[in-house]
Amino acid sequence: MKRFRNATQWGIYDIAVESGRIVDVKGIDEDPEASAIGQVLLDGVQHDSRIQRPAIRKGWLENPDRRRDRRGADEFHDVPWDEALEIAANELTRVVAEHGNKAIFGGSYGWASAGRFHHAQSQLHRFINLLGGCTRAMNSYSTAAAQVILPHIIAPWPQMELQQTTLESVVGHTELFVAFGGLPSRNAQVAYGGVTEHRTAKDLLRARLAGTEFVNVSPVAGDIDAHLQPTWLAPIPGTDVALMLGIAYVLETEGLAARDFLHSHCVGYTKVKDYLLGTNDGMAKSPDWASSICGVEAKTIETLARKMAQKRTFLAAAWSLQRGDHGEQPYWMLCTLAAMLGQIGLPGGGFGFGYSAEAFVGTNYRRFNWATLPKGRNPTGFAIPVARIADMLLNPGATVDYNGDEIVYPDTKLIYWAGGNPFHHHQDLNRLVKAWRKPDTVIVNEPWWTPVAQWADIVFPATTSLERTDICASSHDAYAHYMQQALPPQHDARSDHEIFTGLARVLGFAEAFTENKSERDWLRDMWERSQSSAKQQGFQLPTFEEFEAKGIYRLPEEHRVRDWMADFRESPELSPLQTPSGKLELYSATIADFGYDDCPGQATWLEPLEWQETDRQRYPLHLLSPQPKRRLHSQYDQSKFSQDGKIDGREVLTMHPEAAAERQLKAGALVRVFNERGACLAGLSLDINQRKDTVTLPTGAWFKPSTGYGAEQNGNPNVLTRDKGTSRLAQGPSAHTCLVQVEAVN
Ligand SMILES: Nc1nc2c(c(=O)[nH]1)N[C@H]1C(S)=C(S)[C@@H](COP(=O)(O)OP(=O)(O)OC[C@H]3O[C@@H](n4cnc5c(=O)[nH]c(N)nc54)[C@H](O)[C@@H]3O)O[C@H]1N2
Ligand SMILES: Nc1nc2c(c(=O)[nH]1)N[C@H]1C(S)=C(S)[C@@H](COP(=O)(O)OP(=O)(O)OC[C@H]3O[C@@H](n4cnc5c(=O)[nH]c(N)nc54)[C@H](O)[C@@H]3O)O[C@H]1N2
Ligand SMILES: [Mo]
Repeated sequence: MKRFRNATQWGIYDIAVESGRIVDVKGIDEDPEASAIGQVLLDGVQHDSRIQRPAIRKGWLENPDRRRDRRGADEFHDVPWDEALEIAANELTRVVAEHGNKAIFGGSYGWASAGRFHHAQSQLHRFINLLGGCTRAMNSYSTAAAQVILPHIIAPWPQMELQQTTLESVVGHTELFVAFGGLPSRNAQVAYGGVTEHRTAKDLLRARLAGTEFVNVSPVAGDIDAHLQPTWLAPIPGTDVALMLGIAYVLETEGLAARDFLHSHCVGYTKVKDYLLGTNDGMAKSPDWASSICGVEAKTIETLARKMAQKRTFLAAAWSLQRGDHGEQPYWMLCTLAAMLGQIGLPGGGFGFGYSAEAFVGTNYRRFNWATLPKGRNPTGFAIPVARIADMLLNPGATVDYNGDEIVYPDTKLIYWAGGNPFHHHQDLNRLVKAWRKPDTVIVNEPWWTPVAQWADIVFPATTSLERTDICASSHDAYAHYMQQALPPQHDARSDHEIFTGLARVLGFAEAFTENKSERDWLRDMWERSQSSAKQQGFQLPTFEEFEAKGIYRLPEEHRVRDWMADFRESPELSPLQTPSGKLELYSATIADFGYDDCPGQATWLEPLEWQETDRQRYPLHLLSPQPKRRLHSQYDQSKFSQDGKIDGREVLTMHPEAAAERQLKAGALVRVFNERGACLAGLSLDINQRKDTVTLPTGAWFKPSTGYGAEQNGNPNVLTRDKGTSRLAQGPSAHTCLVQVEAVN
């Protein structure tokens, strides 16, 4: 038996291999709370679902006139590597010659695997940039609305994400921690690019023991662990803005708003005040008004508002809040509320986003930019908002608003995907299925026969990170790890780098792509570039050989004791924000000038397109589709560890017992979840600790369309969600705005 150290996006593991099989996976000593998700590797990596050889879809190969017809419902031919590479390269050449580079969609969004060199999208982008570029995607499914609105009102997203208040500053300072969307511990298992120490739970517990009182504002009680003894307020999904406005109204009318701070550090409070008092629209945003929308009692809203003003209060919002219709608004309103409390920049006061969304959020490690694979420049310079992919495929030539611009959709002829699964991440999959049949050709690199591979024409079998050597290091982690190859490439798989090298060779730019460097040369090159940046920052990295021998490196500590907003608090003149006014923009003239009806110039309650007021009769239940506890998205859903969390092989829908009783449904039953967009099957679980009008179905079941019960078979919530941008400003995904009905399946 031999042990190898390798990295995943949910932690670093020591992996034991015996006779070519993985026999044991355990967390490393540096990780105080290794994630159980590591167990997916045991049978997942070498699972039967691996793609063994390059494969080309029969209909695409044999029926040139009707090559798109059977995409997603066809058989594949195994094809030798050389032949498959040549066919794919010729098709890329044809599309570029006949339609130009913008006709290739290389946006390829998704989480892929840990490892800086073998990062699938980086490899794809380097390759496609040398080919003359493509249509790319901008922003993320995670935080699109935040990424677009926050720079207008407070700060660029990367600054917000990496420099915001740390949990260290919460411990011992924050008296009241109000978490909209909670602090779900299951999500803090994961961090993009990898994570060494899982310490969110420990830090939150330290805060509790030091006296922090937590308030969980969420339709689901379990969104804050019970041992943190949270108070639970359960608004109707998608109504947080109304609730926050009710709180703001109390602060304003009871003289609790921090007038000095609002005057010295913010612009636009007069407009906020007019809106709160209903000066122009005749509607006071009183606790009664708020209560009628969000379902939280007016008295509770009043009490919370007063308490917030009395205590050192920290306001947090989960990323989920901005993944709904008008998802820009809750974030803007949270900033507004924090400004009214006037504690921004004080230890343990103010606001922040995504604590518990990923393991790194709120950590106070040194933020170091490790070198990446050079990707070059996209010569087309063209990108669409990431979640508008189906719109783009369906509506070539149409125009879409985005952040003050108008973007014209290209006519997509070829999709190249590596390291993401649109049949996991996109909303309204039945619509995506129609859109996905539009292009002439879909090429996918994948280790497994996941839905995106099944829906491709040309499939290249990719290795997993356990079959490669790499470096795991992130700007948000304190460590770097040398990832040891634990297994030989399985079957006929090749790394994404080798796949693109093969294509580049046929296309005549292999040398430009590889720079004649081997995998090891690239790792050394990246390490040496990181060494130079470290030197500039006044510390030294070990040599590449030393790093390789030791396997792990910890950055010198640089604990940030001051919150980034502390300087701004001290002097908005000397330390202005990067907004047009240098201040916190409670009203944004820039956004107001865009003239968007669905994103006005200040935080506003806007009815979601779809909520109980609109269609209570047919679809009385709000569907939330949170992140899954036993895996990352759709990755390793085929593994035993993920499948052990299912009911009869289907994802679990959780419902309040009374809602179940009304429908004569029992725990463990097979149910059909449906609305006008689609239907899926799920296994039923009951939980008294969530709203009666809300059901949850985690994401990640592999999309399996079928006619059985007229429903998707595995429990993929994205057959139900709506494919609509958050607003004309950000065009982010709005998965959490979704109504459904649930019925028994007999
Ligand atoms: N309804 C609903 N939908 C959502 C969300 C929600 O909350 N609700 N959340 C959204 C969010 S925040 C996100 S980030 C997205 C996530 O969506 P994705 O990131 O697209 O989902 P993953 O399942 O992580 O997809 C990664 C794919 O890459 C493959 N892969 C792994 N390693 C490699 C590799 O080395 N090479 C190659 N070529 N492929 C590899 C995996 O097999 C997998 O198919 O989902 C979004 N969708
Ligand atoms: N185990 C695991 N962890 C993960 C991931 C994973 O796949 N698996 N994915 C990672 C990724 S890519 C991301 S982006 C983050 C996502 O991090 P988040 O977006 O914060 O996570 P979600 O699980 O989508 O939602 C968090 C909670 O918000 C609540 N909620 C939903 N809608 C509303 C609402 O309108 N109002 C209120 N008040 N609450 C609401 C839900 O009950 C849900 O449990 O998680 C990361 N962590
Ligand atoms: Mo995400």
